[in-house]
Amino acid sequence: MSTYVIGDIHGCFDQFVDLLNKINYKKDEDKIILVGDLVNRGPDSLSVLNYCMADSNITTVLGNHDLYLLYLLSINKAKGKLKEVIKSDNNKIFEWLIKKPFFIEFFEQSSKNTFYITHAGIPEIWSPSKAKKLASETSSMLKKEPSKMLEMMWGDEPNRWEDKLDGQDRYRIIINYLTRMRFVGDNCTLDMKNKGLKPSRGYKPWFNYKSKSHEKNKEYYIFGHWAALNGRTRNDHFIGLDTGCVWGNKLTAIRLEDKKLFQVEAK
Ligand SMILES: [Mn+2]
Repeated sequence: MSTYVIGDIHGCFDQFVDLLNKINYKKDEDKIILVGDLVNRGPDSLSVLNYCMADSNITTVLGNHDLYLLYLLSINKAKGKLKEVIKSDNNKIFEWLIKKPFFIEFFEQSSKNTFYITHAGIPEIWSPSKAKKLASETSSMLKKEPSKMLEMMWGDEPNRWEDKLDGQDRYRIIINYLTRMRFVGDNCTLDMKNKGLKPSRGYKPWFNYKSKSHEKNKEYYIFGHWAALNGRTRNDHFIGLDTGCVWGNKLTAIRLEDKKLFQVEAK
């Protein structure tokens, strides 16, 4: 039995199937965790969703595009590349997707490594256990008041975490850290505009942690979202899996037992 984590699929169903073949995925034996952004941009989001919904050994953390899909489903608005999904049996998709977490912690028995899986990452101002708690608080609220949450979560403010934040501001920034973060400034202030590789003055990639406790604690952070990185973090403890499949590059999986990477080319 192996556990694999797979990067952003973005509706690239053919490559997803290619990658499952390449890792020799055994249904009912192996486990698959996706880093989110299953949908949008690419050609066949609906097939990706149908495939994942039919296999209980596949799960995902939520990405910003998955949240966007949930939002469109909640207002029943067929738009762009997601049109086909919205027009299909959307209640089933909504119920499946809205139950997915923002954060998955996976302890790998043989290596004793711990993997923290989120769509965009975890800001260094939060310990993994704090991130886990905030993610679960936000998930509970999303399940309890989906329409309200899906409506209010859009926007870039506030741009910096404070423990005293509450209500909509609190949930919006938790969601932004976990699903949209790339560069951060002092106290992990978010820069939501820059999607490239060169930080603006005073900013750095979120994974340039000051502390090295992740090395001591055998902790690994797995994320997607940042296609421009193409997996380059210059630190083995931060594993970026968005290798830009939808932009004509590769779709990537990592096997958690030995951290071996598997890739397939875009079509
Ligand atoms: Mn994303």
